[in-house]
Amino acid sequence: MSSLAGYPITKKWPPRHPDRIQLYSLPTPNGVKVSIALEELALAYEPHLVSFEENDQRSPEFLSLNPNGKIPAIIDPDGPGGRPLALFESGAILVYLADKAGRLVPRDPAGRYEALQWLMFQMGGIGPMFGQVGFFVKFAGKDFEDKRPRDRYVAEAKRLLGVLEGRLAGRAWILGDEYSIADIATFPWVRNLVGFYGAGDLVEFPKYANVKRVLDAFVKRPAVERGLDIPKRG
Ligand SMILES: N[C@@H](CCC(=O)N[C@@H](CS)C(=O)NCC(=O)O)C(=O)O
Repeated sequence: MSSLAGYPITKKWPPRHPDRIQLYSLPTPNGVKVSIALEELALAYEPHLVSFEENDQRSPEFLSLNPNGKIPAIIDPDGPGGRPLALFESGAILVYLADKAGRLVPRDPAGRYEALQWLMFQMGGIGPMFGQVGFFVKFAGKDFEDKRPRDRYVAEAKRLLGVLEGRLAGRAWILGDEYSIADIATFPWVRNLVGFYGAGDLVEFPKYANVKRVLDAFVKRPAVERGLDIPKRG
């Protein structure tokens, strides 16, 4: 019996390769962080599509792995001590994968904390705030007559872009020369803001030349190109 058999989520999404990391996801800005990291690190994994159309994220099987009902989530059959490890929250998963592979996070302690700092900046700021812009510009909130909530989140998104712009001045990536999980967390969200959400004009994106430069470099990476389309939508 595979070490994954005790996880109820494997009943709904049976592993074909139980020796590989099991990824439960959808190519959204949070989902692709993990598929991009897995591609960058060349770790063996098996993607499973969690369909929002089917409300899969609210199924008992999915909730058994992530009670918060959100993608992405993973199970690594070969976690710490050789035992399976289940994880949700994209930031925690990125740290875990980078540590497992020994890449994408600096080895020196100060550099590591700097990476975690910018990762938290994305998790606590960019992700939630850009997500609200999406709601008020692209989804149900776009029809609200009162534009004050939209304007509040657009203003906050611009402020955060300004912080990122300052950080990227004179740097190739968020940490400098070293590409890291901080970039993998951040740039799918920037791409979504100006692409899928279509909020580029509202946030005056051309003003953030360094952010645009690094976004362009990010999306050209072969692992990013692949990861942006994993798991394939059905
Ligand atoms: N903080 C979480 C956020 C995850 C999240 O919001 N995922 C969205 C997709 S980008 C989701 O699963 N939404 C489905 C829902 O809310 O029903 C993380 O970074 O993993």
